[in-house]
Amino acid sequence: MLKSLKRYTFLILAISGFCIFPYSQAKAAYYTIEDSTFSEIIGNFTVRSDYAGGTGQQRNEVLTHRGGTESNTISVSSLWNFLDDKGVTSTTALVFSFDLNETGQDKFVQIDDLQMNIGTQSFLLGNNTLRVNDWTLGQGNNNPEAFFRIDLGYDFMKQFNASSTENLLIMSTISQFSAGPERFYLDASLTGQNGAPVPEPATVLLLGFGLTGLMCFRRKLRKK
Ligand SMILES: [Ca+2]
Repeated sequence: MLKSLKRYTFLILAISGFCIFPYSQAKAAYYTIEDSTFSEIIGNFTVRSDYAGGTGQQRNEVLTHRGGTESNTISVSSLWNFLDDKGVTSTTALVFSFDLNETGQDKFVQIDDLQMNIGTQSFLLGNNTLRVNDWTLGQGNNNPEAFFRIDLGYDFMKQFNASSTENLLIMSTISQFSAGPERFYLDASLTGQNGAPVPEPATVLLLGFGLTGLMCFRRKLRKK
């Protein structure tokens, strides 16, 4: 019994690795931002908790949120003019900053849904929930806790101009808030950081177990 168990150890390792892998992926649909180290791709957004040195987010408020579902439509030309005035001549990404404005310690809100449409293009949070803790507590209003980078796939400043007629819609559903208002600001990529996704160490480890186990099992079979 023990011998045969030993023989199949690698196979068991391989199967468990692959079984747990999709499970941990499914759980990843719920995210929490609680400090400055957060960086994940969530739906169509690269979500970061820190865009050090970012400026301008206090000026271009595009949505003031008091819970539930709220939306706002602005003209693409007004965003183009805002960026043009700042001296932006080229950008392939836009960044929402989300400023939590809750009072008291351990406060948070839950972003259940986030959507941005530019013309016919739609960007979604997808089947994900994002809990944003007030990790800049003490900094107060005007200090964003989350940044949503949108990679457009084209140069916004070249694609549009001051007389573009397209609209930009931002819509969000927020729950678990107590004070507010929460605020979304929109700007060009704030620092040029690309925010490459960092895979969860546990997930990588499990996939590694799966692959190693499978390789060892195949080698064992070949030896026989
Ligand atoms: Ca804040």
